[in-house]
Amino acid sequence: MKATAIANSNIALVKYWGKRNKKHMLPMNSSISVTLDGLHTTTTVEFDKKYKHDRVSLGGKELPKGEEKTRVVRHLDLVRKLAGTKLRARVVSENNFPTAAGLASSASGFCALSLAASVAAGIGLDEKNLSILSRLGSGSATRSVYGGFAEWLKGKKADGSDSYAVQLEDEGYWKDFRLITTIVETERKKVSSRTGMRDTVKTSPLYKAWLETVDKDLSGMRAAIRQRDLAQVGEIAEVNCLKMHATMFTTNPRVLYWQPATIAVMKAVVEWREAGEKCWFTIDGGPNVKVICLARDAARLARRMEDVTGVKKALVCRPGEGARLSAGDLF
Ligand code: 2P0
Repeated sequence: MKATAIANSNIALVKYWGKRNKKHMLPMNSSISVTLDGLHTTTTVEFDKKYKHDRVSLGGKELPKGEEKTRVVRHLDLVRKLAGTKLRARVVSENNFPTAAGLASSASGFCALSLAASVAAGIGLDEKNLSILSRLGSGSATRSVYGGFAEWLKGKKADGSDSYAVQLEDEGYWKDFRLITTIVETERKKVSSRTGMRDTVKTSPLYKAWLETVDKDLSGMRAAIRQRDLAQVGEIAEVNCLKMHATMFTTNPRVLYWQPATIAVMKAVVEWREAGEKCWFTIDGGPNVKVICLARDAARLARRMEDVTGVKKALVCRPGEGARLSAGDLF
């Protein structure tokens, strides 16, 4: 009744920003991501009668009662319901990167929790159902089930049974694709993605334009990945990210995740590109800029990014594997 899972984080190349159904965690639009090697969560779950309450430890700290713990306990409740058990659990989870700084910790976190908890509860889920369970914890976690490039299909049904991720290409398909992530700040962000996207859907006058243009971005991105066309992937990802942030800026209350270093890296990337470098940026719900490039240019670009004022670190990631079980229990 104990299992450990590892899930990598993923970064969206065509973003998810907005839900059409909060209860079932259903998105307004489909999204496409790359799963990243090197940014992962490891989670061990044990269901046992020796536990009187669910206990959750994240990064070596026991979570107190509150929103974060409630989210995990609710997820365990879903797994208990599927497994037909009332046993309480101990959960120990560790990220190898800073939590809640726009490096998609909820994606790897809820995907690893879903796999470890379902196996620990004795239910074997196929990838589609693991993706659906992960979605119920956090939308972006849906896509971390798969290695390489994945698409989260928005689905049409009210119960969410057709809203899950599929793999577009595995992690070996495009071996020289790289994504460099900057770390410009490691504090927790003030507005969660969940609250920010809720307010955006309700109040941004630009949200309609976002929805009207996203299908074209999705079809272009699928083709560009298939053809390993970096310039197309980069161009679509960069404009798609700017469109998403434009909806955030025009949200009431404002959703402003950028820091001065965010803008400095964006401007540098555009200047480098004009000077002949092959690099494009994308930014999620946080201040960290991610740069899309090829393996041969990654080390040089990472060094240049670390020279930009306010950038603490630049990490080079390649396409990574999907969620998997591990023998290395954390307790
Ligand atoms: C994404 N983001 O597609 C987008 C781009 C941030 C910007 O998914 O409410 O933590 O748990 O579904 O998945 C971040 O939002 O939100 C996110 P919930 P989540 O990766």
